Amino acid sequence: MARFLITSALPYINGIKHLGNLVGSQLPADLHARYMRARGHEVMFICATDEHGTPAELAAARTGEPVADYCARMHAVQEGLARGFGLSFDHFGRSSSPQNAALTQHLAARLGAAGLIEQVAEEQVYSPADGRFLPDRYITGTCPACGYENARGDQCENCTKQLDPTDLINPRSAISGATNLEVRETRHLFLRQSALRERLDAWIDRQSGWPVLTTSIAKKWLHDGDGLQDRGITRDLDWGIPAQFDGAPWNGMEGKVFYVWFDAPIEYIAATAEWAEAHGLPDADWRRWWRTDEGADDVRYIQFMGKDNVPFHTLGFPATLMGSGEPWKLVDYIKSFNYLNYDGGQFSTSQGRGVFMDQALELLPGDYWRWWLLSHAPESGDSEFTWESFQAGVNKDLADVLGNFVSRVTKFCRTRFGETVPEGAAPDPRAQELTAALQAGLTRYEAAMDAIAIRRAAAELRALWVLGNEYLQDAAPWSTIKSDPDTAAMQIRMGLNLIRLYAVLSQPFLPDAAKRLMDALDCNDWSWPEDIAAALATLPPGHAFTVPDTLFAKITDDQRADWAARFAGTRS
Ligand code: B3M
Ligand code: ZN
Repeated sequence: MARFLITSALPYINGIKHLGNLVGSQLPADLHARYMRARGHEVMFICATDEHGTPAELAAARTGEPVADYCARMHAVQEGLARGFGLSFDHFGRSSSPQNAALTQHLAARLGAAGLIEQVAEEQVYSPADGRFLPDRYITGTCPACGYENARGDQCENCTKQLDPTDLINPRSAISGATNLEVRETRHLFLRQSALRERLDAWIDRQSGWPVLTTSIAKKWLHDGDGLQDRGITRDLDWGIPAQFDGAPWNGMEGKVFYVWFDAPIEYIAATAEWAEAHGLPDADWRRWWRTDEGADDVRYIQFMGKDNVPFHTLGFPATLMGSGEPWKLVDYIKSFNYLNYDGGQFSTSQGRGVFMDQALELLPGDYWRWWLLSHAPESGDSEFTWESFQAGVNKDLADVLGNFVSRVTKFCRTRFGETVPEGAAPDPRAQELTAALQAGLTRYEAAMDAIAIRRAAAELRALWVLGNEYLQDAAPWSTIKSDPDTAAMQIRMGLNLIRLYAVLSQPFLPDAAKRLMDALDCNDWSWPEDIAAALATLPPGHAFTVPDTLFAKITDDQRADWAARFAGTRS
């Protein structure tokens, strides 16, 4: 048994996430967490809402709520949606927690003591019309790198380039739209990332087997110099963690807060502290995940995120932890994702384009989406959601393959043997062949899951379902029963045990369906199979079950057309 720390990039608080966000972080992280738990490992799976910075202030301004109220409300909304998608966080924290404030201020103080923070007078965009500075997303304009017209002051969402507000062409205030902007001087804390460049470079070189997407982005920032410019870690904003420590304002930093990207990754740690507090556990219980001097040296730490978040996780956050001089656990593996597109364009939060998590759950339960999204995860390049592809994935994989197998086996058994596992003969050569094929397929499935090769894992899981269907077709218990009822009974006994096996193996992808299958089988033995032959003898003859309701309903052409039309525009 090993220990796995798994974090998903923290969804911003400023609204409901779309399916592209979901498949780029929280969902694959959940798949991995569920799989590792199923394999008997100790897992700590952490996520949280990212609540500071201009996105939160802007969103709260739109709804007219105080920003703290807005964040509390939206945190609850996001938590409910996470539950609807079966996301099995050990803790879903909030970056506005007292734990994060304390830890962020502590780390900043350590960085300061190590000489890695300096105070810099810099030019920032000031809007006389708004009566304030316009950091980050308070300003939009044209990206100097790619020409995208709605680039934000902190990063271009089109080309992922990190920006400063003063870089934008034709800048305008995101609050008032004002374009009469001026540049004024203000003082800020800067993290001297450049001083850590060699250590970061060497650390990245030591990581083996990282996805090319991850290392290429990290190396690009490192060697183009771009990402390793010293970066401001404070802002002229009200909402955030005060840029102070031990109650004393950092000299000259009164009224300023830390930059959201400085405190957000620290929340991975703080959320684990929140977890301990929520369970009434001592600090040692969270520290053993994060402090290499307190037990975390045998933890494997895996992060999940979209490619636009990679620079902050390969450079910014490690710089904070390394620079602190304290033995914090650094990430061991970063699984990053390309983008999921929507029907010929991009999913877009700002434009309300695509399907959002709340809307998806209004149409169908979480498992339907989980299956399609994971089996089309944008791993090697961008991928695209279309309603045709979604319909095909649900109907062909879930309904025709897995659902059909379950329904045929259980219904046939009920009709011919009643709702108990029949006794029957010992496995014949055909059943042994199936067992061997399943064993080989299981090895391939595990290899893909271990490697976090998500599409490949989905294909291998589906291949296991197909083996069952082929066996059933080939063994044809409905005709065998006429001449050889004992063999037919064995075939159905195998089939019922296969349903349990499928529930166990599919659970990381389809947690609700797996639970429904186990409930119908009146079985609570979720043990991961080592030996398939033994696993297929779990439900003994005489064990009672009930025929489950239809596992997955097919999506009709009418539904598909209706949904495609409904989600063709943008949401207001
Ligand atoms: N909230 C950005 C995003 O949702 C950001 C991730 C933070 S991870 C520490 O894309
Ligand atoms: Zn750009």
